[in-house]
Amino acid sequence: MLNEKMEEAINEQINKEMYSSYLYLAMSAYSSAKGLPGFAHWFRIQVEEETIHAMKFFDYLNRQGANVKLKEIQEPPMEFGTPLEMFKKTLEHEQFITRSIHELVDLAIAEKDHATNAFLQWYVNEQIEEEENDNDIIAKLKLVGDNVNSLYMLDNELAQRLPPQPATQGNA
Ligand code: OFO
Repeated sequence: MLNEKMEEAINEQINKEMYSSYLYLAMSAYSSAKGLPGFAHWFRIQVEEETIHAMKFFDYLNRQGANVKLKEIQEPPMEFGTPLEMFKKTLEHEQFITRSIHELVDLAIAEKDHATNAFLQWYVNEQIEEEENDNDIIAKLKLVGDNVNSLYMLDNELAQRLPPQPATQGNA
């Protein structure tokens, strides 16, 4: 049983996760167009991750007998600059999502909603990993600099990213 405030906030978060998915799909397309198939692949996998994030919230609302309200998804940009600029934008977006998850936790605590607080801890941990992944790639891109051979090697490395584990209901 969720109260209305919590239900509304989780519906907003579903929209943010779907936007994340859309944003990374745009980055994947942009990377393909720039001749970086490994980067394109990395972002395609990220799209799958974000869909899982959205679906876990979706499943949670259903399991709690709450109402799902799907909202319009904002159009993402289609230009992202250099690979380094693109990953800096990715990190900024993830930091925004981290703040949003932390606000949900704050709300769950304020509303004494222990079930939702426990459920949200998966996302708190997931966001550490999300930011860590981006920081790692940013550090590598700084080392790469203007070296085209190194960028080619990094593109090959990003092409190795494995897909996420299939989500089980409410427990990916
Ligand atoms: Fe990338 O963590 Fe969800 O949005």
